[in-house]
Amino acid sequence: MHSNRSGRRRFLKHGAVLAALAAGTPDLAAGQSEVPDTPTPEAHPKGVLTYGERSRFVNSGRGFKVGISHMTYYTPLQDSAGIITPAPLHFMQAHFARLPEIDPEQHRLTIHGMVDRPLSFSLEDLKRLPSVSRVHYLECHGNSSYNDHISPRVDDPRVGLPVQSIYGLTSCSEWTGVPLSVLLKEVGLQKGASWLISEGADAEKWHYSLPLEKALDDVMVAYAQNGEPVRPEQGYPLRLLVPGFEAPYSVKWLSHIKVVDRPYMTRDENGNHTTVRADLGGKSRWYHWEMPQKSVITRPSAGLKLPGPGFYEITGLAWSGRGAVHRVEVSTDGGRSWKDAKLQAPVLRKAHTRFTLDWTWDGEEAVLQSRCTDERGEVQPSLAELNRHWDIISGPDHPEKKQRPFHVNAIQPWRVEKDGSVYDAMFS
Ligand SMILES: Nc1nc2c(c(=O)[nH]1)N[C@H]1C(S)=C(S)[C@@H](COP(=O)(O)O)O[C@H]1N2
Ligand SMILES: [Mo]
Repeated sequence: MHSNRSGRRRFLKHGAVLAALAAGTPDLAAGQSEVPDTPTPEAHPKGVLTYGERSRFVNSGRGFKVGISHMTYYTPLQDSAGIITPAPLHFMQAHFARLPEIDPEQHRLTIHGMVDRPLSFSLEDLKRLPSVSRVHYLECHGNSSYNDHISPRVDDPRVGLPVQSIYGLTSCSEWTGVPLSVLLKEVGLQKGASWLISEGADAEKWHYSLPLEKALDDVMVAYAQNGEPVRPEQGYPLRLLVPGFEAPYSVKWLSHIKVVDRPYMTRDENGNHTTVRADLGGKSRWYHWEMPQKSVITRPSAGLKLPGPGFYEITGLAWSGRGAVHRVEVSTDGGRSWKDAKLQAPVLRKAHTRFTLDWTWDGEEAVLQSRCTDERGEVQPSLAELNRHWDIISGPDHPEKKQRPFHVNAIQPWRVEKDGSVYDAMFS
């Protein structure tokens, strides 16, 4: 090995350099093509890769549903590893059917309303300010809902396997940007300011009310995602990132923040993001922003097939909008007994946390499920506990109460049948 390599080096030195010099031009690349086992950009079928591609043998992708007024892409959680979602696989939800294309040189973020000095920031202005990088998940609060079309409980050919279809509206990235508190200090808050209305530059001008207390805590105006500019689907060039809150607060293509003294109950908030409660005489539950403790086993999960009895690592993701995951328990016998799963480092606040448990499958029917406890001691509920809590009755016997519940964080059982096929066992 060693002598070979130094032999090649000697060849390069004497062959390529001398040949190049002899030709009158120091063209080292041309000389290198004489060495057959040295890869060169030209040897790559697609030429020079200024932006890398994955192996052609890897084809995991987002599934999607596109309507006239919405676009939804789902993260393939069954193929996920670690806690970071590659940006091209981040879930995506937009309430219109075309992505805005924003020229970063023209784009401005304007902060106005109850402030001393209304200001407009360009992307370059923002990049000059003190930045933070933090790993946070986003989750649509309709994720893993039921009684609806958003989270089908079967494998949907457009979307993918059930864990992708049901749970694929959550993803986790490292976000970089300027703390919103820094920008609010620049503009100067006036007395009585208590809420912000943030608005996007998309065709629909998505806008959402955000309590000032949260804005001054850990909200950031993000311009980067996993080390590169925020993706167009995620709000290029700027998005609000509101850790732990329902993802609709994280306004994409962010263009305006108006400082006000009350929530505005905007169309986007009340249109399809409220839960009507029978026990409150039909009133809605609004501004229920924090996402709850939750977990799901991603492998094995419905749609996958175990090749036979023997050893498997059970793996999945857990998260909580309130902070860090403290514990994940896994049951392989339908909830009769539970074992503590291993939490893989890093375990970060308001971020996906990877858990694993070693398991030897004996070839008999088994029901696998996980249960998360967060730093506040909140334990993931069963479906029955969840329905009782929110006064939701699921099933065909009660059509009058049937509704699309939000913030669904019920324990998810997957049934492994004797032939190794895995199914969703939430309702059967
Ligand atoms: N400007 C704008 N921001 C938006 C939306 C939108 O349609 N327009 N959708 C919201 C909703 S409902 C969700 S779930 C999240 C999804 O974020 P993502 O697409 O980056 O995953 O963006 C939120 N921010
Ligand atoms: Mo959403």
